Amino acid sequence: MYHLHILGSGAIGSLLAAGAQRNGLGYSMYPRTTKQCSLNITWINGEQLTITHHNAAPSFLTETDVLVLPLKVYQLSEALAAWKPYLSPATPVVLLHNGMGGLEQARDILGDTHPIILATTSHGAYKADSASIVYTGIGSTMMGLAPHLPTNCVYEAIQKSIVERFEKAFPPVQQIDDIQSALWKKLAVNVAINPLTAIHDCNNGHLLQPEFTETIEGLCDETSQVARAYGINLTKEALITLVRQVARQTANNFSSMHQDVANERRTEIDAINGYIVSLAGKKGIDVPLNTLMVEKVKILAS
Ligand code: KPL
Repeated sequence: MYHLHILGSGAIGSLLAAGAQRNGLGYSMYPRTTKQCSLNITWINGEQLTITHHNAAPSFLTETDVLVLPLKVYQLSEALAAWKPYLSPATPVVLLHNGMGGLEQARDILGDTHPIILATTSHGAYKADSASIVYTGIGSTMMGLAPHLPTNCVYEAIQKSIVERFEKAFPPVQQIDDIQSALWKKLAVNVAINPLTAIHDCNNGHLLQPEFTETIEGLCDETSQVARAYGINLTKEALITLVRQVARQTANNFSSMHQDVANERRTEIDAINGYIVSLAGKKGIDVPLNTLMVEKVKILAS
C-alpha cells in the first residue's frame, strides 16, 4: 500500500526516496525541473545509490498514493495548487519542512477535510552538488495528524498506515499525538541555530561557545513567550536545553540556513524567526532578538 510520490529533489526528499529504494518500496520523485533525471546518494554507511526521477509533471493519485512535500515553505503553495487537480480527496498529503506556515497554506488550497500529516525530521544531509546528496547524520522522524482534523477512525487509520509506510522506507519514525508541540520544539531549535550559524558563518557546534549564550537564551525566551501566548506550553529553560543538545548532536553540521546563504539560495527566515515576529505582533509581545535575526539574515541573503 501507499506509493510514495515525493516532490522536489532536496536532501531530505532524496533520502526518503533512497530509503524506499533500499527497502524495495515503490516511490516516484518529481523534481522541479526535468534537467536532472538521476541523483547519487552517499548513504550514512558509505554505500552509493542512484535514485531515478519521474517526470516533473503531476500524475493522477488515488487513495493508495501519498503525496510527500519535503519542500521549503515558500515553495508549498505553488506545488499544492499544481497538484490539487490530480489528488483524490482521500490522497494523504505529508508536509515535511522547516519553519511554520505550511499547514495554513495547505488548508487554504486543499480545504479543511483533506487528510494532512505533519512531519519533522532530524536526519542530517546536504546537497554536495546538483546531482549528489550526502547523508551525514542519523536522526528520526516524527509524524502526526494535522491538529485541525477530527480524531476519528478514518483519519487515524490513514495516519497509522502512513507512519508504517515511512517506518519501512526511512526509519525510525514515531507517531506523535501532539505534533504541534513537536513542531514548536523544532521551530525553537531553528530559531536559535539557523540564523546564528548563517550570520557567524560557523557550524552548529560553534554555538556552544560562551559568546552565544546570552543570545541563545534570549531567543529561547522570546520563542517560549510567543508559544505560550498561543497555548503551547514550552518553558525557556526546556528550549535552551534542547537547542544546546541539538547543537552538540549536530556539532559538525552546517545548518540549512548556513547552506542557503553560502549557496546564495533564498532562506527560510520568514517561516522561522519571521513567523515568531509575526505571531508576536498579533499578541503585542516584544521580540527584539528575533526581529534582529530577520534583519541580519535578510541583509546577508540580499
Ligand atoms: O534543522 C536544522 C537545520 O539545519 O535546518 C538543524 C536541526 C539546525 C540541524 O542543522
